[in-house]
Amino acid sequence: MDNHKNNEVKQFGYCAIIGRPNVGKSTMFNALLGHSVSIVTRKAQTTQTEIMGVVTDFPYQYVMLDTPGVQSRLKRRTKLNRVAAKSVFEADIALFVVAGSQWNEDDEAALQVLKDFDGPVIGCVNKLDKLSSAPERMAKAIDALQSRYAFEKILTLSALRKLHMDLLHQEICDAMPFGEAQFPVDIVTEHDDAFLIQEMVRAKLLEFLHEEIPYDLCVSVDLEKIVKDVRHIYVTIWVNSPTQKAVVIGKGGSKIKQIGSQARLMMEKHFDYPIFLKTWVKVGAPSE
Ligand SMILES: Nc1nc2c(ncn2[C@@H]2O[C@H](COP(=O)(O)OP(=O)(O)OP(=O)(O)O)[C@@H](O)[C@H]2O)c(=O)[nH]1
Ligand SMILES: [Mg+2]
Repeated sequence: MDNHKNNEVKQFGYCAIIGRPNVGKSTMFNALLGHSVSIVTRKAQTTQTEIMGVVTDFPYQYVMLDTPGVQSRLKRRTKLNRVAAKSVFEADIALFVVAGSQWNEDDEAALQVLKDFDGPVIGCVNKLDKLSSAPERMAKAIDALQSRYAFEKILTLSALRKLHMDLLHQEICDAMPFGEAQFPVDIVTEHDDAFLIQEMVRAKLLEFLHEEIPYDLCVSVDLEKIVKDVRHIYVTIWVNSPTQKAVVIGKGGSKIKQIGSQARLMMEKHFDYPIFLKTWVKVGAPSE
């Protein structure tokens, strides 16, 4: 048998993940990718920009686009909504993600992003693990979707517990147009390490700080070098005021120490390499 034929991509395309904040889009993205590339926290508005990942499963290759959660216009974050709209524009298939049976105005706003999309849309009712003990709520969630859009298919799943993710993967594969691979078959993302490092620090800032710190807080990576087989990474966290700086640093430096050590553990796991992480907190913005 001609073995290399089995390692050929024959269908290639783009898949955008759309939904309101906190429904589990990034968790779903990571589960399909098999790697943790998009940050996940308990907080809404974690994803702030389009995140890309490449899934290769011969003869298919698809690029997944994770997007910031869409909110209704009243909440002002229209810039993030535009990111989602742009991703849909590029997509061959879209996943519309909801969680639970409560349909709200942000779900409605997210659905609006799909109004001019003419490709197939899979309705994904996520967090099945929370709903499975309440079948009537599950039925309600499915009804809510069915009555609002002509979905290609509606799937119930749990991105966190990896339930039915194989069905979703196959739906995406089947929707890919014929075409060759556009990315190397062994990569999972095109984002560079500096970007992934910034995102990991941002994840821990969101996790350990509360509402006093804005979610669009800026993180920059200043230096990376290898010293005696340890990767040294220097990061600056940019805040808007001395008050915010004090909050991020915490009493006697306790907060920043906790954030730094958790971010370092995440980096070591991701890069599979010993890491020394140094963090600074500064008032201002990084110079370009
Ligand atoms: N129980 C349960 N929790 C889930 C599931 N999927 C995601 N979550 C949790 O939901 C929270 C939000 O997940 P994210 O993946 O960050 O959600 P998101 O839609 O990307 O959120 P934004 O980036 O803010 O738009 C996290 O605490 C996840 O662990 C699931 O299947 N079941
Ligand atoms: Mg997200």
